[in-house]
Amino acid sequence: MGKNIVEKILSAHLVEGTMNPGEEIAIRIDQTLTQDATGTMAYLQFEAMGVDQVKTDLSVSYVDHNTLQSGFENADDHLYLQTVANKHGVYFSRPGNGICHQVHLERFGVPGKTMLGSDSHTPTGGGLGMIAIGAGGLDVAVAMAGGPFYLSMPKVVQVNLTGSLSRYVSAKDIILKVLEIISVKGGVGKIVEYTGPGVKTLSVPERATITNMGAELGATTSVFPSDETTKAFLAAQNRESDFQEMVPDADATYDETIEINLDTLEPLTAAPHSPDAIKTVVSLSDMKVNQVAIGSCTNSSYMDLMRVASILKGKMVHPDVSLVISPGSRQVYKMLADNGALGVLIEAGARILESACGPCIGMGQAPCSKGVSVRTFNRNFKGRSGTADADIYLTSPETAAATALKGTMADPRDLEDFDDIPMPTSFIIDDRMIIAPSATPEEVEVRRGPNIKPLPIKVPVEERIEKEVLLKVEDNITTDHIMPAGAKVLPLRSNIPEISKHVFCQNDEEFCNRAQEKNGGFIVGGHNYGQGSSREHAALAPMYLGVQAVITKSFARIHKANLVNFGILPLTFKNEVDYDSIELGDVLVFDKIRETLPESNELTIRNETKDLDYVVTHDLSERFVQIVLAGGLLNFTKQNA
Ligand code: MIC
Ligand code: SF4
Repeated sequence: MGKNIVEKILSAHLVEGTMNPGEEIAIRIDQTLTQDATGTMAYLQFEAMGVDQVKTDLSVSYVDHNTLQSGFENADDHLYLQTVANKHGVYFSRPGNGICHQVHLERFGVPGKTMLGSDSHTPTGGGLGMIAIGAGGLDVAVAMAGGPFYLSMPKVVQVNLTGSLSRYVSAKDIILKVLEIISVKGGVGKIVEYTGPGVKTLSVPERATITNMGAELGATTSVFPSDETTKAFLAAQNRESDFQEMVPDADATYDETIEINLDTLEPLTAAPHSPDAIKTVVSLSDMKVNQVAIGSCTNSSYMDLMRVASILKGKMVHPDVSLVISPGSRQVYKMLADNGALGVLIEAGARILESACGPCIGMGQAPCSKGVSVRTFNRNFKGRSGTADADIYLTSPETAAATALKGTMADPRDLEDFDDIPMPTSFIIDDRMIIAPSATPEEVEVRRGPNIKPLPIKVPVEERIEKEVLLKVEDNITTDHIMPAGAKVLPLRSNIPEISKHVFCQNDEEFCNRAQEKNGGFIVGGHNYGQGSSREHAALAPMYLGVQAVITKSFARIHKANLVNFGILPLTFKNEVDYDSIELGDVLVFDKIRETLPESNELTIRNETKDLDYVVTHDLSERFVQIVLAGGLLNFTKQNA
């Protein structure tokens, strides 16, 4: 029987298991990527493993998130990351070189390879035909040390594209359409593979916009074929030798199929506060807008910003709108500067930022109170922009640019035609902002400023836990709720005791104090708990506060793996109605844990306060059970060393 692309790449990298959906498999990882906000922990963990040099084909450490440097903390982190990379065989992309996913696509991604990245948008690499998966920093550290990556074999969903996009309809509108169809939890346990005649109408950066935001489906990753378009893109990046064709066999089969006719798409937007709250742009055309932000790893490629420049050319941003633009990489920035497009943007009144994540992660440019901000980003969770009561709408660059001119949400199809922008046949190649690892690693001294605090380690799970419910939350809780980011909190990513003070602070300011007073306890959640970012701090900081188990209706993939990696039990209600009877402060008793967890997927928890018994389940493999019982992956690895 023929194979699809996912099966081809996974089978070529399989080291354990059988590729039946739901069964645990382990795959060899060719490349890793880290960014600064998750990277410091990943390298502290890598150092704790005592491996001298990374064992991957390629590992790259990027600095793109914490670039504000309002105190010494971020700069300390950058110095640590640069020196630790230099010592252990990792390439270092300096601050200013661009957003990890954009730079990786341009300079390093290779069709047919596997990549693990400590950032949930690592699937951007799928635009080049690689299996690129987001994970917690500890899993990436293990991959750098040469260990395989364990996951349950996902189902493969085919998204078959026919037709071609109409004028001013964009790749972003395709992924917004997919989000409308399958929702933010529709991709859990699945990989999305794009097929069909529509594929060849999309450039590599457009494909990457789609695979990037596939993270918002909850999918393990997304992948496009690698074809003539891929070859041309790699050639333009002076990397044609990295090309490998990667297409599904003619008789390949899929677990599910979604059909999208590109001819029928129109400009769309994700309305507050979820990437799957899809509306047409036309339906919001009277809405006043205060801010437009263009950039992020979803939409900051050369072609994206050239289209924006072409729309803004000779015009002025509406007086009530603040327009900010962050080019995705130094390559993009330099090309815009050289061809005059940067001048066009400046002339139109755009506020040009450095090439980094910036406003996407709340690093400055928070909108005004109750502000409406239209962004080309991938997430619009409440509060993520830095303004708790702001409304964020996610759109294509074309819609964003049209909106910036009009002052209200604007359908770009009403604009006059923009210049035809050809895909460059050669990009400016200058890798001097990427530092190769040292040839004499023994001479490199790793610099650790006062912001780099040692990693807290948990004790093994006890046989009996009798503790209170510390918090009860609803469906679709994101890791931005659990462990907020933004300019104030992000600098504490290397300091767990300090960052822990901010856990769940947007949901309940008292959470941290309560957790400490009660000496830890349980969290109860709804569906899709932990969606969004891969930040392991959303497990590590609750672990530091004594959280023993999280009981939900369902989990998002990366967060569940992070909970296990830090020794917190991820459990689900067998009967969802049980969720309703639990209240804050209820005392739950969970007995004979060490005895029953390895033997059964069903366990009983007693609610002493309500005099009720709940059946909870887990779907952890034998290996994950041992990891969680050991108090996390580091303990488990030491035990088995
Ligand atoms: C995000 O977009 O939420 C981030 C910031 O890039 C995160 C990583 C992090 O929290 O450091 C992600 O997507 O994984
Ligand atoms: Fe950076 Fe935003 Fe992309 Fe996350 S989603 S990597 S914060 S640009």
